[in-house]
Amino acid sequence: MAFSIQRARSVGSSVLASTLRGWRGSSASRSVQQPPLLPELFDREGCAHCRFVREALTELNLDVRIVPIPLGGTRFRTRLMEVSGSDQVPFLVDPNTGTQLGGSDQIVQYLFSQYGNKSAPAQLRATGPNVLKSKLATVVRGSRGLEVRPSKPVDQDLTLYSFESSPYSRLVRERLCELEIPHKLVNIGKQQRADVGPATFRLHLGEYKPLPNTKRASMLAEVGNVQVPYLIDPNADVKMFESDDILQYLNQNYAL
Ligand SMILES: N[C@@H](CCC(=O)N[C@@H](CS)C(=O)NCC(=O)O)C(=O)O
Repeated sequence: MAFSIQRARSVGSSVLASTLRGWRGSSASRSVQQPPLLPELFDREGCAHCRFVREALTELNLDVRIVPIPLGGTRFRTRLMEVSGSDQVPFLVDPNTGTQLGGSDQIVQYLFSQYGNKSAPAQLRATGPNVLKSKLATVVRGSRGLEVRPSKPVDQDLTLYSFESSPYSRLVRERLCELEIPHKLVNIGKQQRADVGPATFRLHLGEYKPLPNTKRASMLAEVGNVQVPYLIDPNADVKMFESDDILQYLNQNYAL
């Protein structure tokens, strides 16, 4: 019973975090093309400014490699210092254009002009009110996804299917950050009305059909379901749904 109350609180506070940010990072563009090489984002899940970049990535329908830089973490800090000359996050490395950028406003604007052919929406800019709401989102999550937890390094990157505002996916992203586990972040935001709602209770009658030729359509064909979070761990040949199971899996296999 105590456990399920804890779980309800965790999901509830994650819903509140998304609400504070006005559910930015829910819908995804239908048209943006993924560049051939995976951009890298040095990221801290609980960092207010990193959140704007991840919201932009979902809205632009872009996948990236997440390099987690939790406070107190050392695994990727040297690499971040080498590429950026500082330990500040967010920091983006885009090998497709040779771009290396720090600062959420600069990164968000770059992503929208390079991959969206438009200006970034005002709600993703680091204005005082937006930063305050993003910081509050971290506060309501009890500052999860900010500080390092001791962990074993992984040989190969994991893959996480997610979208930024997904309350269940946030729980997993926080843990991946705390455990300094690098991963490919596959963003599958909502592209049509039928995508809205939990996988088991969509706001849509009849069989669920993602838009053709999308990541959602590929996921349905390959995995048989479109639901996030979905974790792939090539180190153990594991593929799994359900945030609670994924958290337990990460704790058992990578936390020290
Ligand atoms: N019990 C699942 C719930 C997962 C869930 O409902 N995820 C939502 C997003 S928060 C989803 O996949 N919705 C369907 C969709 O986006 O197409 C868990 O804890 O992982």
